[in-house]
Amino acid sequence: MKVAVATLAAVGATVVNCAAIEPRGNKLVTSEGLRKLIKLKALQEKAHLFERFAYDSPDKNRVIGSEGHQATIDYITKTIKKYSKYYDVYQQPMPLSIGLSANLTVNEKEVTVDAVGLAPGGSASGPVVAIPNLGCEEADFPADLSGSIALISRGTCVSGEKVAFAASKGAIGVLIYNNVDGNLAGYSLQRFPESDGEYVPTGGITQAAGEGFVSLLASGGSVTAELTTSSKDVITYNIIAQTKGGDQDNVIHVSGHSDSVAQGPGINDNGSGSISILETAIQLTQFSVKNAVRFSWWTAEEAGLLGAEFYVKSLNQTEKDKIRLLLDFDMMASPNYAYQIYDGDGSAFNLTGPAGSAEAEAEFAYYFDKIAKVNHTEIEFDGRSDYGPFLDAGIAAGGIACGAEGIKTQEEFEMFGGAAGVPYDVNYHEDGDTYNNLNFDAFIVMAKAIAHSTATYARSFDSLPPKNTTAIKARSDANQFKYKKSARYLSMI
Ligand SMILES: *[C@@H]1O[C@H](CO)[C@@H](O)[C@H](O)[C@H]1NC(C)=O
Ligand SMILES: *[C@@H]1O[C@H](CO)[C@@H](O)[C@H](O)[C@H]1NC(C)=O
Ligand SMILES: *[C@@H]1O[C@H](CO)[C@@H](O)[C@H](O)[C@H]1NC(C)=O
Ligand SMILES: *[C@@H]1O[C@H](CO)[C@@H](O)[C@H](O)[C@H]1NC(C)=O
Ligand SMILES: *[C@@H]1O[C@H](CO)[C@@H](O)[C@H](O)[C@H]1NC(C)=O
Ligand SMILES: CC(=O)N[C@H]1CO[C@H](CO)[C@@H](O)[C@@H]1O
Repeated sequence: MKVAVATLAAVGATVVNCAAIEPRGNKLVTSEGLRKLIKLKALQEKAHLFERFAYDSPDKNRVIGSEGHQATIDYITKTIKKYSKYYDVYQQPMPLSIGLSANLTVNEKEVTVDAVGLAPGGSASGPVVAIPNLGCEEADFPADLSGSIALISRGTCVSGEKVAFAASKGAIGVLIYNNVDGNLAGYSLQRFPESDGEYVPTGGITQAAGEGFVSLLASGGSVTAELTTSSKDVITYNIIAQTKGGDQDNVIHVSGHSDSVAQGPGINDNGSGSISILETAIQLTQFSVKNAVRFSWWTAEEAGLLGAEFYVKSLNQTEKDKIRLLLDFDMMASPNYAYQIYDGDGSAFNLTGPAGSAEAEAEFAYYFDKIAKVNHTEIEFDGRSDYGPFLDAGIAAGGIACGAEGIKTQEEFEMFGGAAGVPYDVNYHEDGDTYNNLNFDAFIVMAKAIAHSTATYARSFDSLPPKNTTAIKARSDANQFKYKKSARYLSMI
């Protein structure tokens, strides 16, 4: 299908309820049946469309709160609503404050700054105080920061914790400086405020600027700043579709995220996940299911897994217990791919998930070994994507990915081809994450893996440990602590 411009224009408008498409069959879904219906062409068409959503928007991305992201949400909702005889579809609204613009002068010189999401807009003017040790502990902060602007490095804990500590000591503003090259456009405090008024206006500056002020202060110089930020309250949406058929108390939950970073269209990260899930959801309507299947497209993943966290928090224990397994899909078509399975049994990284996570890993291994007949590796089960909040709530999880900024090893080169010593995705979080960034060999193998796992669990949960709600408890504190300190998790916050 060629995507006509007229279609695209309609997509940007409010969701219309198209004539419902009749479900086609009563045949119980099988892995083979569903996999056969997943076609590369359909995935490619949707990837093109997502790219258009980005490039037709003023900011050329699909970042949270942007036109490109809203067009993505509208398109997914509209598409799945065509199957409203098969799915109950709803959008879960989530209020969010995004950074709009910011201005900063330090010692009366203008400094480049970005407004940070989730922090309130406002002005702060006063002496700058450098906070040692990254500001992840209350002890890093002087007892009294009244009237000051705290200067804190990004890293090790979510920036929301740092800003909350600073504000509790009386700081009227915060400057977060990057811990890697580049500006902090599109950055967020990565955590919802825990109480109203917990945060103060926050600007993001470069590492060079931040370190420059730190050394000026260390050498006894005085640093005063004037920071003005503005923010915009937006409502963004998780999209949730659940089969009307199947056991509604035993749900297989299949998810990905709908937003991108500010730097580019995000077609691999993670358009590829949303697209594969959407295509699986469309093709599933040709079959019946024994267990209910729930598909979700999370919002604001890049701002700190906020959409998934908001969703999990909205569920009471009864509702949580209905989710037998959460599968999360991201980065499905990395150009220099490896087939990676989350290490749910802890065999590779000694970090396990709730009961059922090990079995999910084994199911994906079975698919790669016996069906796709390709090699696979494991990646740390570190909560670095939208399944993190589910693990925290004691819900079994699993998933696969093709790799982000990590470097392909020689051994992986022998297993998967591509190039050793090069990132899996050189365009990860860059403007080059476009349609042309996708590896189609990987895309189809991964999309069929989604179809396989969806069909398998839609038929039966027999391969999972029996449901035992008394055994469901939050991931152990020790495990939570460990994954929150893991290298992959830390590179995200
Ligand atoms: C920052 O300055 C620009 C240019 O003067 C202005 O358009 C913008 O509104 C200012 N933002 C804030 C938050 O003051
Ligand atoms: C849990 O939430 C569901 C859905 O909102 C609701 O129908 C149900 O009554 C709630 N159960 C309890 C025990 O609160
Ligand atoms: C795995 O983790 C547990 C608890 O976190 C620890 O006691 C154990 O020594 C670890 N095992 C290995 C092989 O690292
Ligand atoms: C799997 O990896 C091995 C090297 O570990 C390689 O020899 C083999 O060709 C790979 N198999 C496939 C199907 O790529
Ligand atoms: C459920 O889990 C609890 C706690 O792990 C255990 O004591 C109990 O025996 C389990 N019940 C069943 C039916 O497996
Ligand atoms: C941060 C981001 O870009 N979103 C996710 C895309 O997928 C990869 C691989 O699963 C995750 O690591 C990212 O968090």
